[in-house]
Amino acid sequence: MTTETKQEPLVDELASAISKVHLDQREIDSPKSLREAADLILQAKNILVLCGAGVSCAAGIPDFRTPGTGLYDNLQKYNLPYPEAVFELTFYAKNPKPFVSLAKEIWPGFKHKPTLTHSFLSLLADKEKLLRTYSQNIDGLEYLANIPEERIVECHGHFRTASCINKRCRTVADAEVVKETIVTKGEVPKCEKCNKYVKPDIVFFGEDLPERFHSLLSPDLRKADLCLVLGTSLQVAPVSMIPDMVKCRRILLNRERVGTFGKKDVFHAGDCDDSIKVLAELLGWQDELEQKHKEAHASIGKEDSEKSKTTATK
Ligand code: CNA
Repeated sequence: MTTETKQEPLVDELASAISKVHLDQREIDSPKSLREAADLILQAKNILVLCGAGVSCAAGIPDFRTPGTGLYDNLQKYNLPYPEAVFELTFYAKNPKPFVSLAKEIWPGFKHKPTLTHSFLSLLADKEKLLRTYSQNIDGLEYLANIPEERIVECHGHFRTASCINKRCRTVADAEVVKETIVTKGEVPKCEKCNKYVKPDIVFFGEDLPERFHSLLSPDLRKADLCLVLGTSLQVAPVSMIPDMVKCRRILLNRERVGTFGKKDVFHAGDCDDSIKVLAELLGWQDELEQKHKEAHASIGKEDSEKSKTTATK
């Protein structure tokens, strides 16, 4: 009995020493860029995150521009005059089928689930470090990863609301009916009032960004003490300009160096989820991250239909 109680602290001490050696070894093994990123994240209180299609690739949604696998290289089946046409209003008014087929493919809450990177952003919110995540993605995975709604700006819109494309009408459509028409029937939704096409409130080329983007960006730029950019080619303005507007340190986790990211910044080349995994280890957050990720995946299916019905932030 006595020997047992005496040995326990010793065993604990040994276990803690061994795990410390492991942690130190991990720190030595991990890339300098990610160690630097972990330090910056630990110090930060108001992280402004900017993410793009690369964040969702691990969920099975292709990005735009990666040669071979990107959407722009795989739209032949839609017979488009040029790839960007799928997101153009004048083209949609004449030929809505390509966008509707694409929308059916990526409609949130069916085939695709949040990635580890999405769950990491949700963990940043739990730790009260996430000022805002500005996402260029339209897949709603930030939302499904349980990042609090007030922390998300979906810069290019989302599928939770829809409206008539006729400028003189603009009637708000019943989102559930639009979802059913596109996802279940594979048909093009039409306006109840004027019979012109309805489209989910995804921002097409030439359309203005949601009011929420404009009202939150300036104060967020002033408040941000770290800017974390993930999985984007930074080619679509105005969102691509955000990293040049912040006054704080910047981290880029992407397959390639993009925009104006240079020597003063932290850049780690690779897939987001791989980088995030190492970052979480360095931060000592891996168990919490795993838990968060499991919870997000478990809640989809149960909650999603409810979530997709809720009024969205626009
Ligand atoms: P993009 O121009 O296709 O660039 C993607 C960037 O991410 C490239 O630099 C890639 O090298 C990089 N990348 C690809 N996979 C990974 C990965 N696993 N880890 C890290 N980096 C990776 O896409 P952007 O987001 O920059 O362009 C903005 C467009 C894309 C927005 O208007 C979106 O609406 C649109 N988009 C959204 C989705 C989505 O919602 N998931 C998918 C495809 C396109």
